Amino acid sequence: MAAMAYQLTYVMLKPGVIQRRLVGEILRRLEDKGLELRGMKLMRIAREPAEEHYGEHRGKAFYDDLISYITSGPVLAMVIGGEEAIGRVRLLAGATRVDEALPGTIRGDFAAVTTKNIIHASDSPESAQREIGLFFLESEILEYEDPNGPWTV
Ligand code: 3AN
Repeated sequence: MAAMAYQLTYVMLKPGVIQRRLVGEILRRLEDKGLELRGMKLMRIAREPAEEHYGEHRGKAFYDDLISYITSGPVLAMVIGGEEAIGRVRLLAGATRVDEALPGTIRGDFAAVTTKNIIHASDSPESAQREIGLFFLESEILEYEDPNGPWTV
């Protein structure tokens, strides 16, 4: 097995999460897994960074709906840290398509429409670096002692 690595990942709770009052429920799942909050802000994404963020989907049938949705209201943008944080958050999030997202995952439990699938989580170290850079300044990513270290590492 490859050595584990501490990673940062970009996680974004989409507008419906704020409207449906699901923020606490989803943060609890990330905290329960021992992941660390390293940066967080509530923000309304302008069209341009939204298009940059979802650039790989330009031209697809769902692209316009996706951009409209993600810019329709505030999102909660986060930098989450932890051992293998990228893969672990993806597991907690569940499959992209709502009909494939298993019960017990965030999307499996709360998403009914794939375009509005609740949460974004980076899918690779390269995406994480690009997405964090798109939405966070370096000074907005905090480092601190985690007294729970022995339980999470
Ligand atoms: P993920 O967010 O799981 O990495 P991506 O990057 O393939 O998945 O898709 C980005 C976003 O585009 C998804 N979160 C979802 O909102 C939307 N999306 C992806 N595939 C579809 C699809 N087949 N139909 C509708 N929306 C989709």
